[in-house]
Amino acid sequence: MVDKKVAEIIKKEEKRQQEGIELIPSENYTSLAVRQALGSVFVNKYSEGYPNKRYYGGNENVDEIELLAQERAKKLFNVPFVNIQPYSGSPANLAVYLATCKPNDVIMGQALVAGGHLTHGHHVSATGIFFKSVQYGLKKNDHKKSEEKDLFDYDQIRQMAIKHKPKLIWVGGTAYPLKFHYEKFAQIADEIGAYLAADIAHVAGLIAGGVHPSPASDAHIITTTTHKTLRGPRGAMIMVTEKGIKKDKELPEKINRAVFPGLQGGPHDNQTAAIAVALYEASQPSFKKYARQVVKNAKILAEVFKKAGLKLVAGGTENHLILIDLTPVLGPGSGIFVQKALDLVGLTVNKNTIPEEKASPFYPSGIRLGTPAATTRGMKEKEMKEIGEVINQVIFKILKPYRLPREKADRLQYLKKFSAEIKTNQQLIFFRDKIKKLAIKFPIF
Ligand code: DSN
Repeated sequence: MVDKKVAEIIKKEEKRQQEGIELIPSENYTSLAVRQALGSVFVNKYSEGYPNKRYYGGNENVDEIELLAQERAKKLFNVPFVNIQPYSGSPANLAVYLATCKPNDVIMGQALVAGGHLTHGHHVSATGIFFKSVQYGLKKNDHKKSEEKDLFDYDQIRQMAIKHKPKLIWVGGTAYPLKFHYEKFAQIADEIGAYLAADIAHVAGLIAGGVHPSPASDAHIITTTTHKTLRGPRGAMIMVTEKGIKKDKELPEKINRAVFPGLQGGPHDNQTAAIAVALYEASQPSFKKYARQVVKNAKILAEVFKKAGLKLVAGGTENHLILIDLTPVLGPGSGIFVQKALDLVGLTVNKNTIPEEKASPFYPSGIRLGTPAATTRGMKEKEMKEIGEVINQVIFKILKPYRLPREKADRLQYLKKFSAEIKTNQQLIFFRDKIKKLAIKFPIF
């Protein structure tokens, strides 16, 4: 590589990815074929518009690749229309607002603290600033039921919908460990005549692999990123279902206009090419096997945590992710300790809010972790048990003495001291070595 500085940083990142294990449930490892398409000559092109309707010349190959990606997406997700151009998930969701709502219209979505997403109407997001956002949460967890199969209170959501009459309702989240029952949201949306948009970003690969229900017959619109369980490049798609076209036959055109020229300029054609490759890969029988293993691995990991006495939101998982409520072991706001300690070990997870969060979004009381990336590397039951045991020991043995100070002013100082102490912790250094040995047995490149 000509640029030695950049080459050096890339090498360091390769090493980090190779020698650690990625457990953030929204991340994954793309295939070489996906990365080759992403680094292809399509990166050089401008192609504002849509296939056969472009504002620039020289787009015959771009048209072919975009049409191919569209065909593959439609077939994989069983929908009649797709827009493949959104740069990523948040712009895709914003395009849905632009296509279906006017500024200040009422919209409704799952609150971020309850496992939703910023773009489903959070007050700091454009979607909560330019629209009147009503947010629903999850059922109160009485902490006695060990297993819950559905954490949504549909009566409450229905009452909210009837009261506020949102024009658009979102279903789908980023930290919900159970299956989404799309038909129940559809009943509510249909009753009040709202659009129902399913954001399947987290579970798209599981839907494609047949291990999570599809919203295709319940939602009007489906959005997804392409880089999570779907294992493609960073990017997104917006789909319109048969039901969506029945509700509004202009919906596909409205979505197209919202993406371009409404929000974006030229599509990233190299990204489109890489999405086409990922969709091909996701349609292969081996991907079904992969999706099954992702869920199996998550269930195994959840069992290891439960056996050790950790409290899991919903008592376990039905998909690719697990949300650990650390409150009983390390107190409120303790996600940061686990994230930092596991970073040192080479296990990448993220601190996350839990339903009924008692601390704050910056110092949440949970950690979120999942199996899509580790499963791509070929890890199975044995490795999940090994990883789970390490996490248990870190939480129960090494982190036991630490508590987040109640006073905000004391926190930075305390965390500085904590970081310095764990850096030299011999047990963590031992676990780091153990995880590295495990990780390099499963190459990612
Ligand atoms: N950043 C994504 C996630 O981690 O779930 C959501 O946009």
